[in-house]
Amino acid sequence: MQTFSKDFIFGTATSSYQIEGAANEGGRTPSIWDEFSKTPGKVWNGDTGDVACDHYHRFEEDIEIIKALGVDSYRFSIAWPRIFPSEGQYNPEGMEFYKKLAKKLNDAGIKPFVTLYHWDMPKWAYDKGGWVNRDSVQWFLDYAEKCFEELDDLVSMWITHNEPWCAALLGYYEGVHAPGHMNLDEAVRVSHHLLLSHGKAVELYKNQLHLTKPIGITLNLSPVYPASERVEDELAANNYDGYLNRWFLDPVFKASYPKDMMNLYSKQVSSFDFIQEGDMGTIATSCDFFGINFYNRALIRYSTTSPLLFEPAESDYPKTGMGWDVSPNEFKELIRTLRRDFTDLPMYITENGAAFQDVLEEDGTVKDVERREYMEQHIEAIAFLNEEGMNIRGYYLWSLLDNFEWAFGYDKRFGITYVDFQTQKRYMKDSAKRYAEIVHSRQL
Ligand code: PNW
Repeated sequence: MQTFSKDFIFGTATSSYQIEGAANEGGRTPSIWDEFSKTPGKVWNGDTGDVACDHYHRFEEDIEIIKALGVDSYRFSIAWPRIFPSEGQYNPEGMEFYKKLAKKLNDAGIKPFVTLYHWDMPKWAYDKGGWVNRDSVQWFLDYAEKCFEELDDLVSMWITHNEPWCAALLGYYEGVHAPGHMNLDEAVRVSHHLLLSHGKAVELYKNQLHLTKPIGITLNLSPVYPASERVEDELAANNYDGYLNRWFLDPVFKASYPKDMMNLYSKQVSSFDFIQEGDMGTIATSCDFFGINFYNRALIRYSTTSPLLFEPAESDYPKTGMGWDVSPNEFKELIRTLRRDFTDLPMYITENGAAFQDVLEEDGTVKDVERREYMEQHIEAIAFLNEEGMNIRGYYLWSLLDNFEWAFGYDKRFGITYVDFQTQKRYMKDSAKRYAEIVHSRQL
């Protein structure tokens, strides 16, 4: 049997655009995801976040679910276009929503863990060049400063950015996330400006505002394995590791971009002149913790037809509903690698979870055995890792609710709570009930 200490943080997570809805209320203006989801052909079934889980109106009911889970903490994100609906225009009404939410959480003894950027850049900022424009760093800082000033009292920990790889590479290179560009030159610039805005926000928080809550960044990481021992596959796996993991890990922890990737990218990126004097030191500004979102390992093989020479390979692992390998052992390897090669910081698993096809039974139950097993396997892995001294301080299950799963719309359900999107009724799935048991007993 595995046990967790009293101060280990169990939590659950969501993000603003995926759950809030109320897209035109409280002074909010559109974000790049409103635009993208309304562009035909971009999101499954033409789904949008206009209503989503209607959390903006139902947050009190949702806090009751969080209470029923008994978790220590809840991770959510702030919608930037609620706070700055246009350039330089602070909107107190938008901030009020997050104050109410954070207050109610605190009243219930649940620690708010707040992400500033979970991908919903205001459209006004995009119209001025978005993250490709270096001015975006300042726009983000203005937004971050308001959040820090208004909310710090009510927040227990801060995350600057969630998964900059998705925002930069899925948004500007692969074209599957907002704003749907396919341009490596832009994507690499965007990644730099995201990272720079992270470093500057941490400096602002600590050195100028003298605030003291823990602050850090969350990366999505997958340990990468070659499909065979062929040198070509090993090369491809190394490139994919550079593309997904090291392009973000190296700047944050080593103040430099990986040389092999600079080389690979230089064939398609006209210049690296966007890296200015002092930037790398700023990006590597020390944080208080490191956030990791883990879903799956990656199995990669060589490809002559893809520009960066890698592609996913077929694997015989059990899969989630996203087609992602269930890989708790590789999760352990990832954490050991991070400890050995990158950082001594306390770690938080800020997301982990799985989509599966769920069936809502007539009695209101959802018997999501696979999701329960996925969750148990990863929580158990954390217990083993901590026995080895890996210092993982918390675990946030993705997600509290079924929600808008980006390009997959409402087709993929990651929730431990089932949402009937017709009626907005919520039903705790079996995985949620099991999670509540684990959280309560601190054992599995
Ligand atoms: C993360 N990929 O997104 C996000 O932080 C969540 O908002 C999201 O709902 C969750 O994981 C589940 O997908 C990702 O294509 C989206 O590799 C796509 C990828 C990875 C993470």
